[in-house]
Amino acid sequence: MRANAIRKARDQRPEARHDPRLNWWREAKFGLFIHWGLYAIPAGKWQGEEIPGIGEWIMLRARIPVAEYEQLAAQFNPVSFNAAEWVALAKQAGQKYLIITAKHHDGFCIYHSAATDYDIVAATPFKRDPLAELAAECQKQGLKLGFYYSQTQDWHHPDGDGNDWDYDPAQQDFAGYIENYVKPQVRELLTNYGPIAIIWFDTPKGITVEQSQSLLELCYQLQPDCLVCGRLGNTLGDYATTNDNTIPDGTVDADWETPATINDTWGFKTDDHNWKSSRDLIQKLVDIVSKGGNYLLNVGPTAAGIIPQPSIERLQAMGAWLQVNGEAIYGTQAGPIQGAAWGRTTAKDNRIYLHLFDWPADGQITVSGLPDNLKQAHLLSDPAQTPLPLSQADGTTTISGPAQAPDPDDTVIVLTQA
Ligand code: FHN
Repeated sequence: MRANAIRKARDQRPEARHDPRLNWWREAKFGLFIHWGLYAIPAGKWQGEEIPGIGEWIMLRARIPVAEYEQLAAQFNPVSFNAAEWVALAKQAGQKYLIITAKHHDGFCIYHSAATDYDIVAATPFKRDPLAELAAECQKQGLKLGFYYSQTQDWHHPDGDGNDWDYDPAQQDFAGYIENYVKPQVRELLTNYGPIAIIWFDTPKGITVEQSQSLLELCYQLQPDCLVCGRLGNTLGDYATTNDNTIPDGTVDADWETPATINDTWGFKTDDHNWKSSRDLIQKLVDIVSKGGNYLLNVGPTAAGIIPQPSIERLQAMGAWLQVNGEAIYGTQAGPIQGAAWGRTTAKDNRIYLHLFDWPADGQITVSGLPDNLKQAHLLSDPAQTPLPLSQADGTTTISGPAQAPDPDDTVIVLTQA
């Protein structure tokens, strides 16, 4: 189950398994991912043609020369960007951390970098630094902030990995790129924006153990509390990262996170309308948390700086559900019953939470495999905590609930152990 969800190189560094620096993250469970860059301008189309695949890969998929792609910067003017609104949305959704692309594979920096002119302040009419504005808002509204940084692929930099249509890979100095470009940029990101909770590296590809190790050390030296995700590579990250949109079949003996999309793309694409339903997203969150993981759910704002309305609506629906049921998510651990057809379980202290995705028609809930010392059952949505009739015999627990599902997406029953 681990093998198909978490690649070895992206697994957790074994010594990090019980590191208390991760405690806030272990409790947080739910974060907002933001993919935002120049690719939001073509939004999936190049020279009138639909380019298949995820939006932020358009430069590679359409093999757009650097000289052409970089001209997008002159058009990038996201006047509707409002850091306060983005942070407020994450808070409303019940997300506890926010991770935004500082530099994706296309090499464009969405922050003010002294290492290049290919950044939002130097190369666009916008001239503002969204990461500075988000950092200030995260401080103000009390949200942890992390930066995504593509450490290996950089299709703009002559020595970065991945662009074989402008550059000859045999001539590239990847080691020099890491030393003289990646490290100074990581230094900027961990120096100029206050406390950074996570650096989210990605697509480690051929990065060496020494290179991953030295990046890890640089992060720790600059901000000892900053977590480094598993896509640093070489099994050196603080926590494991699954493949995109992949949920393990069961529990995993690691701290792990699933990065995932609400539609199919990460970066904005005009014609991607394949939105997952709120019900599906709530159940995915519960599924992940029931197995001990975190859910990092993505939005792809437009070139104007607007988060698509379908994403907003779904995040708000998740937040509304969490408002009532957050106790069964935040700070919980993997539940005692795995793989049940009726739903999922999570646990905290002396409580077990049954998450019923499909409510039985007669309201009679029958579960096997629970501990036999249960003393009370009640609906988490019931502030009065009115006990539901509960009986246990021969390893089977029966709870009598209302005939109608109190929540069509996931009704949570709290079981208290003696
Ligand atoms: O190539 C990237 C992709 O564009 C996106 O950033 C995702 C997010 O997890 N990571 C890579 C693919 O796994």
